[in-house]
Amino acid sequence: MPACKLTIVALTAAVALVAPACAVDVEDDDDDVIQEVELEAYDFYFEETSLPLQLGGDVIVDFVNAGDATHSFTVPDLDLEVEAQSGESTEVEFSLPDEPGVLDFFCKFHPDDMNGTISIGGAEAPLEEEGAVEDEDVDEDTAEDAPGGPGYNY
Ligand SMILES: [Cu+2]
Repeated sequence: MPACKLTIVALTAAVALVAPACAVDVEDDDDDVIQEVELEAYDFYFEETSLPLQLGGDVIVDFVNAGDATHSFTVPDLDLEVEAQSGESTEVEFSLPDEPGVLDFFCKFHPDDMNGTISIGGAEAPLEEEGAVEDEDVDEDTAEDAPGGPGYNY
C-alpha cells in the first residue's frame, strides 16, 4: 500500500523538523523567565566577559572551568559565588533584579585578569548610578515674561 508508506515518511520528516528545537528545555510552573548562559574560565580569562541577560526572572549559569587552576564565578551584588576545579563545571541558578543595570563579576582568585559584566535588560550603566537626577534647571521664565502686556495701552 504505497499511500501508507508515504504517510509514514511525511510523519518522520515532521518529527525531524520539530526535534532540534529542544536545546533549552527548562520549564517553570510560573511564567518566570528562565535564561541559560554558559561561562567558561581559562587560565586566566573568561570566555565571555559580557553576559547580556533579559530583565527579571531566573538565570542558570553553566560555569565551566577549562583551565588548570581553580576559578570562581563571583557576583558581589548578588551575593553569589561558585567555584570550579580544573575540568569541572558548576551550574548555579539565581534571580535577576527587576531593574536594568550592570553587575560586575570576577574570579576571586584572579580578579585582575578575570572579570566581566552582566548586563541586565540592555543596560550599560551600573545599578548604583541609576538614581542620578539631572533635571535641576527647570524653565521658570516662561510664565511672567510679558512686560507691559496688551492691557497697558493708554
Ligand atoms: Cu581564576
